[in-house]
Amino acid sequence: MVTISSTASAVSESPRQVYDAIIIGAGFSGLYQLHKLRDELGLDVVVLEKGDGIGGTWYWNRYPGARCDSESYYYCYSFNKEIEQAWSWSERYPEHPEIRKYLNFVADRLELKRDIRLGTEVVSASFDDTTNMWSVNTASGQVLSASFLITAVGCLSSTNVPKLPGLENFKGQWYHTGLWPHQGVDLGGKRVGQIGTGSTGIQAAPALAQQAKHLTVFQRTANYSIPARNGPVSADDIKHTRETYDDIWRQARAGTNGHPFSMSTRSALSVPDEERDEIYEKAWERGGLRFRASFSDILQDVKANDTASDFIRQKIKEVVENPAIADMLTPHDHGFATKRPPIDTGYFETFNRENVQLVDLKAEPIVEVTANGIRTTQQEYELDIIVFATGFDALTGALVNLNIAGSGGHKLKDAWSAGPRTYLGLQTPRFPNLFTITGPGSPSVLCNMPIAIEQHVDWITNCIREMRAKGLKRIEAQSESTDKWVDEVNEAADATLLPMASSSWYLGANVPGKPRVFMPYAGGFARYTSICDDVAQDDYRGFSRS
Ligand code: N01
Repeated sequence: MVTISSTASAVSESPRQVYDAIIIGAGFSGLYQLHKLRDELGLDVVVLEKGDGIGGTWYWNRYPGARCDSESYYYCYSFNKEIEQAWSWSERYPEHPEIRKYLNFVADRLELKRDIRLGTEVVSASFDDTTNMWSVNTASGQVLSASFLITAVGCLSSTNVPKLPGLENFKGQWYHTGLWPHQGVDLGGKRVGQIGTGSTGIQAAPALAQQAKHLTVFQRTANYSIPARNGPVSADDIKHTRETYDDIWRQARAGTNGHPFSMSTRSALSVPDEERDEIYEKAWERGGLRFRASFSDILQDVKANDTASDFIRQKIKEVVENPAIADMLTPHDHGFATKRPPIDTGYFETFNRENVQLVDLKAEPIVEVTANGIRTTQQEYELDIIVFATGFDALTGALVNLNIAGSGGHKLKDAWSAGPRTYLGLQTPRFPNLFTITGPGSPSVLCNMPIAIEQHVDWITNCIREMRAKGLKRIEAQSESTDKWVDEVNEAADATLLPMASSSWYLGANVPGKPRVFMPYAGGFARYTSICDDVAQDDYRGFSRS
């Protein structure tokens, strides 16, 4: 690392620091990217991390019930045999502290922490066309520069707190699940109101109901959920997993969603009703996201989807004792898995508890937050604590908030004003040498994230390696290739039922005013990987390099 004094008056006190690459974020993606660029290419790299610890998503999301929805044995890195064989998970779905422990274990093994600056928030970044360098400003006034800027900020890290009138008058406390206090929140004896019933709300409600005196769940859109069937991982399971990891990763990379299980090849409509119900029943008992792999066309054919949706609707009816509440909890406005399917531990059962109440915001919308709680069009609900499980400005929010200005001062915010425009989710025209790990336009959130992250980091690393070998200084996505890719992302989404869920955050629908554009690439992980590989082999087709 070279350190030179800055002559700019605004930063006269700060050293100016020059690197080969700056990575923003120290979660799964930032850690692996640091390892690859530093330890494989020998580059001078720094990671800037806003939090006071590593972990990214898992550093911030500490709400009661927070755990991973992918199974632990494959929600981890695959790139290092020693790490893979040395680590063991305790539960089928790891809780947030265990995932942080894992990421710290990896970071310590690979000695990553010495190149991570914690508590360092990036507030803006700009590209200099004359030097082909990025300049990055931090909240504390540091200015760093690098040839390459790589964002590893996560897809779900910019929290969405709805602007409810009167929130400032509330006399109790309020929290967003994605910024949960690290010391925890004492819910004992408290009346808690939870807004939101997405994956987070569905994980949180059972835990909140157990801890609080009373829980009121404010539901805008009823959701499907499959039981997680969490439990301890046995010594035999660990042994078997360690012995079969090569196959596990091969299968994960060959599939649609980066999970090591394959989608059934049978149509839901090709089997008699009784047999279909048996298959769903087995999948329900087994639990987890694998339910959606029961048939090949659950996300392709409305009638096939109806069979899965109806099965879950029936389960809700069986589990929830009060028929009126069961009815309120039953989704009718979208098909199963057209929004990200949650998995749960006792979610629907929670509404059988005496200390839990459900409010249907479609029937009685929120009017305001009062000093004492939440007032809907029908009544005031008195609360001590409000929990916003209201999701994120997904996929684009965290990137736009970095205030990035590319070639000629062009702002990312403007480039994406009508929705994100990327080439392969990796680059945006007029933002040379900027790579976005799991950016919009890549499979990202439709995948098991560590697998998607590794593929992106490997591609970016190979790209930089090749540029350095050829003495190239600048790479930029071409506008025409980007237009074509945006069309391909739309076509891939339109070949599925995913765009039909009008309240989905995949479409940006949860954030008022956000353009309605289907953001992740839905053509499948294996297909996406082969496109990226082909582009690289074809002399980085669609990118301009000099
Ligand atoms: O967010 P969401 P999330 N008034 O956007 C409601 C990942 N994840 O944090 O559907 C009232 O899905 C909103 O209602 P509606 C996973 O990828 C992973 O739950 O827009 N309600 C919805 O019910 C997941 O999909 C894991 O009508 C309002 C809820 O808030 C993603 O994170 C665990 C509202 C938001 O649901 C996001 O899930 C948890 C308003 N103004 C999450 N605004 C693991 O794997 C929003 N809502 C660990």
